[in-house]
Amino acid sequence: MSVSPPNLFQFAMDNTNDEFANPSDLTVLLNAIGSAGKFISSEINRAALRDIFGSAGSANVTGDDQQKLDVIGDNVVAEALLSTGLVCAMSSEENAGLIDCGDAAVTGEYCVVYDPVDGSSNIDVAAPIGTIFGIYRRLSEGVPAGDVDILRPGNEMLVAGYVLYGSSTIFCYTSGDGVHFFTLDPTLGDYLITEENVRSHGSSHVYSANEGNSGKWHDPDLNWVEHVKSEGYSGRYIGALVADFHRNLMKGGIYAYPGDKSSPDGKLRLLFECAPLAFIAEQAGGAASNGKTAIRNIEPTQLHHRTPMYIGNADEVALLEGFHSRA
Ligand code: AHM
Ligand code: MG
Repeated sequence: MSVSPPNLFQFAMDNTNDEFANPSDLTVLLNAIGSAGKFISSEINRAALRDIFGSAGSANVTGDDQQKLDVIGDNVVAEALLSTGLVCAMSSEENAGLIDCGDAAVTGEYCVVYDPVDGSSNIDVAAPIGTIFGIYRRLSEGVPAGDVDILRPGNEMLVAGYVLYGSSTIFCYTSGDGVHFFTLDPTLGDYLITEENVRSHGSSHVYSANEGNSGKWHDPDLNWVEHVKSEGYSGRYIGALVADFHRNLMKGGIYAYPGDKSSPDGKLRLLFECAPLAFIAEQAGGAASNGKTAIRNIEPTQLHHRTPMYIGNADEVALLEGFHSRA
């Protein structure tokens, strides 16, 4: 009889570190997000059957049309985290301000930033989407946690991860000691480890960018994209950051979402999308930059702070930065 590989719960228990208030906290937090991920995965698989495709008829704080699954996912992740009693502050892409954490706002030790359903324009076409999260240890003491606990650069993050809802459901996380992949076994309802200490794939001459926007790009990005095309790079763009990032992590490549003439800060959110993935990229030996500065060193000035981002293989990010430094 074969023995099952470790599940997320066992692995996190065995791989906690002294950055956490209690040894079990990492397990409890990852388990909460993993449970939310199972629920979202099951909702996605049955979305057409349950009439939860399409728009919720509302817009989020940055004006994006909210999909029904954005709203469902946001509530599911928040409720799962609140149920731990460990979270004092939460902020998500779908909320203008901090999410109310009740009594735990004073007693909880951790702050969580998340994007519940990233790439939501993919929902209606059954293409991959993802959940992204980052966890900080609180700074304030004895008062309800506030912006000071959340508005922090990615280099202060304790844990970052994502759940990719693709042809299989993958849970990925780092707590500063390597990057680990778990795959949801739907028959067991459990995430089982499938890759420990993932390393960023070497350069494979792949770039992922919405080149349809290039008419608005600035010269460094135009020069870079002409260069990589002249070198014979392939383009691969799914339009869901988690999926593009995951593919490039495994197969090699760079994802680019530049600032442009109409959106100088690009589209992506520093706290909910960029900083967590930057932590994972660096832990795997890759890199993430806004063209000049490492993403993890950028101080957010507001919850919905946006930034250009280039992320993936370290050599490819350095090549891109060269075009920006010569500008
Ligand atoms: P979202 O959080 O509203 O889904 O926006 C983020 C998504 C990323 O997942 C993806 O890479 C990008 O937006 C795609 O944008 P575009 O359609 O402009 O190429
Ligand atoms: Mg998003």
